[in-house]
Amino acid sequence: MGFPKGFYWGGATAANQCEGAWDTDGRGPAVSDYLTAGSVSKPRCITYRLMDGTEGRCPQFDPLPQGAKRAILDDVYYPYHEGIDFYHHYKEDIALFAEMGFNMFRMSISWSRIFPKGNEEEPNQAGLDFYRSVFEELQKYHIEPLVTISHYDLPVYLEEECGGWSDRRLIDAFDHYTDTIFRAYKGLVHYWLTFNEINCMMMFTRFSANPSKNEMRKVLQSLHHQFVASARVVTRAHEIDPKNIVGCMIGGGPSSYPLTCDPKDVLKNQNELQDYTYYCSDVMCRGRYPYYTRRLWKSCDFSLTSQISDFDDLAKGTVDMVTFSYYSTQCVTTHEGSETAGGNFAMGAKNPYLQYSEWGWSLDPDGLRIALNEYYARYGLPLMVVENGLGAADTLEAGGIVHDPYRIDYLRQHIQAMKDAIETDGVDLRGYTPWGCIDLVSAGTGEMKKRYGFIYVDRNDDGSGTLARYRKDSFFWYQKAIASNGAKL
Ligand code: BGP
Repeated sequence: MGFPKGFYWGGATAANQCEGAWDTDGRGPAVSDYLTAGSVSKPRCITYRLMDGTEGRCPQFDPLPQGAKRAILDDVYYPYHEGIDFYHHYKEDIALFAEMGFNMFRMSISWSRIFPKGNEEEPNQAGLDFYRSVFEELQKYHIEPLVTISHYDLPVYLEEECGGWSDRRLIDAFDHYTDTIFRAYKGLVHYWLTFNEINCMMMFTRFSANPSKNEMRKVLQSLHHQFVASARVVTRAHEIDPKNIVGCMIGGGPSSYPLTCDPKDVLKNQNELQDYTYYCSDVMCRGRYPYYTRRLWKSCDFSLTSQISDFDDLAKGTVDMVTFSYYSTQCVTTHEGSETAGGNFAMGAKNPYLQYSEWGWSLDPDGLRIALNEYYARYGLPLMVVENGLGAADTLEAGGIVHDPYRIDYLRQHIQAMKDAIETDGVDLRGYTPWGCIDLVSAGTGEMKKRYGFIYVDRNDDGSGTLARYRKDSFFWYQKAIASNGAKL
């Protein structure tokens, strides 16, 4: 009973948020390299230059001004450029993961390290060598890599010169990139995720200053290209190595509630779950568009541009497992005047039954059990929780000590929820990789201060700090939890 034998315990990171070395060894620039720092109240911006040389910045979810190109500006601090310098610290970091007892480590490959522009014929050997060394280091400790192929860091050339994912040519570029890495790392990597939080592209339209039907249409077309690209990759992965297991990665569980029992709230919540969560997982798990697609497409007057072969690709390339990130839940309502949840990426009405973090995210372990049940009931596929955790400000005390009981509480409750989902409900959950197992730059705010790690990294919001690593209290707690396979929490 409890967690099954062979359960994967680990942690998760993403290349752009931790590697640094953004222009080292032939790496090309990615869209995320142009993001400034922000905070819970100040959005991160993209810096750009216009044809006439005018420089500016615009909030990351707004469209760039006409004719603007992303540009690195003098005197602007870009937190991803150095990250936590995992690029030069990976041996030390992996040794710490091994000390905690990890048997899985989720990381991503930076596409522009392998193909600096994204679509060259020949890969950048130095980029391939870097990840090979990381995988070999993990293998030394019997840690299975779980590799996200694309985690919010599209090569900027593909975005600006090819039009990003709304352009069909990206399917072939992605195909070539994945074919290259599948062949290069055959035998070293068996677990792959195609697009991080693929559904978030839709959610992000809601953070734009003036969300428009046009933006939504562009997203729906882009998603189609990603669905086809992902499906082809699943097929390709299996051909290259039958041991490869490929999952979809969905942002958030089915994690919103109707604020009241007013049927109008329930209906609205159902529609939102369909549009913002299930739309992507349904296509990727079932290999076809779901019935409510008609309603969604009609709501923004969208008509799909596709090729007939796309639908064969979708049908053939369904994923082997469902993975998702889970931090918090939201409430949906049709009633005006309800209190809203503030914070980075937080949406909807405030839930009166829940506590909220300093960054405005609700704390809801029961929601994780609900999400696990919902996904498992819907698809019957193995599940992994590949992001979860509490972003909090920590204090490094004399002697390199960090007391983080709030993080331990959060994790204990969420692990207990997973245990209940397995033991009591019968869900087939295979792994858990909490987010930012080592402190890294926050995606939402660009801060270092919003920390998730078991390992503290001495780096501050202004880029100062020694980059030294320290074990937090949660490090020792998680070590025991893993050693007991989740029995001692
Ligand atoms: C997810 C992303 C991660 C990660 C996490 C925490 O949406 O996949 O990249 O950063 O959220 O978010 P934040 O960094 O804003 O706290």
